[in-house]
Amino acid sequence: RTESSVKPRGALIVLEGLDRSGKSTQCAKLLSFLEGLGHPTELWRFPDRETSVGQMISAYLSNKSQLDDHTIHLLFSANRWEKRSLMEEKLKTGTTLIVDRYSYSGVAFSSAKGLDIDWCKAPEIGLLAPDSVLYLDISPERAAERGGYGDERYERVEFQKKVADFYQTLRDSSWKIINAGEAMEEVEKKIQEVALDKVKECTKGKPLSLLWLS
Ligand code: T5A
Ligand code: NA
Repeated sequence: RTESSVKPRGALIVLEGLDRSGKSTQCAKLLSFLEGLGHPTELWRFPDRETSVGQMISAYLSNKSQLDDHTIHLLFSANRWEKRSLMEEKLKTGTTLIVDRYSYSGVAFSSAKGLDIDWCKAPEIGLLAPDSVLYLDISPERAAERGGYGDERYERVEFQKKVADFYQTLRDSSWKIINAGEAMEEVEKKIQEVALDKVKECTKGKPLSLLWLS
């Protein structure tokens, strides 16, 4: 019978939050947790600085190049589109993807610069919608106290405050707000709970959907 040969799909789990909210730290922990339970899992990140588009983005972020605000926005979006078909293939063949930043970063950061929010969303329409968005919530002031802050273009407290406001306008039912000011182990446990629920839902046949259409 054909149904029994169809693999359960993987979950698309996105971590979002201000710079230094702890996303990369928690993505790595979640990867080993899900792998430890035997779920095929990969860790992805945006920007993906490995591609040629990603290298342009990386040069811009480290202030080695200057680009018009609209241009860099479209490059961030193109960087997600160039991975879209592989993303769908991975999910449909049963791999759960943990993604460090996604379209919400794209829209929140560019809108915070003053670009129109609907214009920012437009190129993201049709990308795969996450099954779960874990928003690591921390004040810009506390994030700034953490290691390495201030090295890249957007790492200024005033700007991060605007980004936080735009993130709030993007919240939908796929979001869970996680208090990222707690100890790493506490944050880790909360993320594990939500992620595991989602992985199970997807195994049971939760359909994939597309961004910004609902
Ligand atoms: N961007 C991104 C856009 O403008 N548009 C887009 O479409 C996209 C995708 C680069 C920039 O690009 C912008 C947003 C960004 O400004 P990036 O490469 O993800 O994006 O940025 P990074 O610099 O790599 O990462 P972040 O600055 O966002 O940091 P993280 O990953 O949130 O934080 P992490 O895990 O590295 O932790 C930071 C520090 O805090 C400590 C860690 O040990 C580390 O030292 N820490 C904690 N300390 C105390 N308590 C805890 N609970 C802690 N958790 C972590
Ligand atoms: Na990071």
